Amino acid sequence: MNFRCAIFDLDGVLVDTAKYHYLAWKELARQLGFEFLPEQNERLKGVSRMTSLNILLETGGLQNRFSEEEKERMAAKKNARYIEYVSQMEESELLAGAKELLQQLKTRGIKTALGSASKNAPLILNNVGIAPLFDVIVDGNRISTAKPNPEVFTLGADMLRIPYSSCLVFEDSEAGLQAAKRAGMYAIGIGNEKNLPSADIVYPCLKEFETDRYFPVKQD
Ligand code: B16
Ligand code: MG
Repeated sequence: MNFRCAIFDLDGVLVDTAKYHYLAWKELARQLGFEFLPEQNERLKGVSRMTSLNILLETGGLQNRFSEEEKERMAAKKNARYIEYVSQMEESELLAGAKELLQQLKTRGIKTALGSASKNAPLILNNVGIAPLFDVIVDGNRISTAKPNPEVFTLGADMLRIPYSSCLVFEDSEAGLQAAKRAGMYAIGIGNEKNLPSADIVYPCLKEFETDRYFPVKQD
């Protein structure tokens, strides 16, 4: 195996922002009169902001109660609260092995891309100090379709002019892994094998990833 490009999901792979999404959604749920539980938050991982809101309303039995304008206002309110949390993030919140792997890939001449559904990705990457380690950043502001549609990954590869078969994707969500496979890319699952059936292989975290196996050091 000899790949030319590594594409990273953000939440759940490089940082744990799911906990801040959860706190912000939980506050909105309280204002709407119901409790939002941690296990219900699992369904929001990897999906877009408006899809997350629809799932939240469904768990509270409030689906089809609000107009699109009202939902836009609720999503904006949740996002303002989420931004308050992620604005406080710093390098110590990077997940184990994330920065080391990105640096190692750069020294090996491998292109790096972000492929995240989050519209807040640039703010988070800047706060945790890894924005300069990416050649291209594809986030929720640049795409029109959500995972499992492969657009978030194919756009990055197209910008770098690298064939999809030479790209390797790191993802913690099943929808994201399906997106990688649909693009014809190699899919590395990060997390628990039983939740990630579409992965080509699963590692518990980036620290356990076997860099030499996929990105061997070139001999002169
Ligand atoms: P925002 P990822 C995703 O990030 C999160 O996993 C998901 O929970 C969130 O709803 C989505 O970003 C949109 O985030 O509201 O900040 O635009 O896993 O694709 O990096
Ligand atoms: Mg994710």
